[in-house]
Amino acid sequence: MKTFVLALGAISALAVAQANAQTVVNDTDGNGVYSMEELVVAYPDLTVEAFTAADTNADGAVDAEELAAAIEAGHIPA
Ligand SMILES: [Ca+2]
Ligand SMILES: [Ca+2]
Repeated sequence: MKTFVLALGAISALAVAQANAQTVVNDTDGNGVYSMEELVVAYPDLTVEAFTAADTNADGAVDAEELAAAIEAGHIPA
């Protein structure tokens, strides 16, 4: 029982840490992908170079998957 409570505490702490690290990007125009303009609101230091690096399929927008990959690769600060 004690082990279970400790594990639960660790999971809760992890969830809180992840929630804090999560920067929310608003899809202002609701087209399902993030433009440079939409990302700059959440990431003021975002450069065109970082945006281009994040847009791996080069369609001119960054989708949620590309954003997650870019954050993981360090192109965009989490
Ligand atoms: Ca959008
Ligand atoms: Ca893209």
